[in-house]
Amino acid sequence: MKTVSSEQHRLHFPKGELYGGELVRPFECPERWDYIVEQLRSRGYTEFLDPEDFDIELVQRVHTPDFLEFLATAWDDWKKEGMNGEAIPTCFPARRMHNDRVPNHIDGKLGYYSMAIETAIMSGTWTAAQSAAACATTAQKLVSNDRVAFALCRPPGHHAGINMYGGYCFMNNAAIAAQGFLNDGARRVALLDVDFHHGNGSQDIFYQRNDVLYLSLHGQPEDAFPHFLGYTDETGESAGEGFNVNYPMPPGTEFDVWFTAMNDACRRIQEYSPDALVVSLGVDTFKDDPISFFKLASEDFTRYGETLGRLNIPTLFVMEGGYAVSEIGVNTVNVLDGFFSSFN
Ligand code: SP5
Ligand code: ZN
Repeated sequence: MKTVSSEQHRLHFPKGELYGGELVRPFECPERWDYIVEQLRSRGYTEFLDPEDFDIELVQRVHTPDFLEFLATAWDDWKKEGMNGEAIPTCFPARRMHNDRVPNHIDGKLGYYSMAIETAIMSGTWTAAQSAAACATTAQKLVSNDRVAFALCRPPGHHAGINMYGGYCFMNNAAIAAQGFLNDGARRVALLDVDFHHGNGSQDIFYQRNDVLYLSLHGQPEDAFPHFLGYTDETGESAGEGFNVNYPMPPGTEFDVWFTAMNDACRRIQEYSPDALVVSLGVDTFKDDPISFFKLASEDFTRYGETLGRLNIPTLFVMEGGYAVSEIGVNTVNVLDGFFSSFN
């Protein structure tokens, strides 16, 4: 299995995340990548590739041009206003305010295009985000020959919607890859999201479509970020009706309950009979994750990887979250080991 990754992720390392009323060092940090690379190498996954160029035409099938332009220019706009710190939104189009008129001022734009404020933008953010999207599309192309590939994306992507960023995400790497499979001739793609958080961005992008089946296992919105999406009654709209499946679960959820939901998701994937499977692979379901509340142990990741392998569908793994940093590599590579123990 080849891993596609880029050193350019290091250009995104904001100093601050607003957490518990304080600016703390972001949970989503560059060392996450190092721990994953170290485990990959030490367990025999030694083929690493750099990404090809960022494919703006493909990305525009998923994100709007105005949003991409905003991401590309936000840092410069922010600096031009003479701001000292990192770009963080402070005001939002809440109920009965205009959410369809884009302001000129960067303060307005940040609020317009964001869904959360923990995600600061800095000088290298756009370059890093482009490299992550390029990792996803490059890895996607490998799947037609190799049947499996790993996009080691950083920053992650599943909270990024058609025209919004947040939750540490800027562009939706997994959704862009799913679109890449379709462009290359796939008729149906399943996108299974096992990150602890609901992938509101992925749901947003494919909500009215039946060519991508989106399934997400996550902390229930009553208690977990992103709080405003991810309920079971969100099943898709118009052509997409029935092609969005949410499995919200309560605080303290243990592996057996989580695994029952995952097996149901796998059954639905089999029924859909996709040409490719994209796994939004977040390992923040781990029991010691500092910002999440599921109780998976490291062995459980191997166990569910095995279930994914048994589906025997060409599979692209796309890295999402996971903030128990010293364990992130073990848990991620456990999923891959489990996968290869049953995939053929
Ligand atoms: C990709 C990804 O995993 N993004 C996650 C972004 C989460 N950001 C906000 C989390 C707020 C968590 N509050 C937790 C309180 C725990 N005591
Ligand atoms: Zn997450």
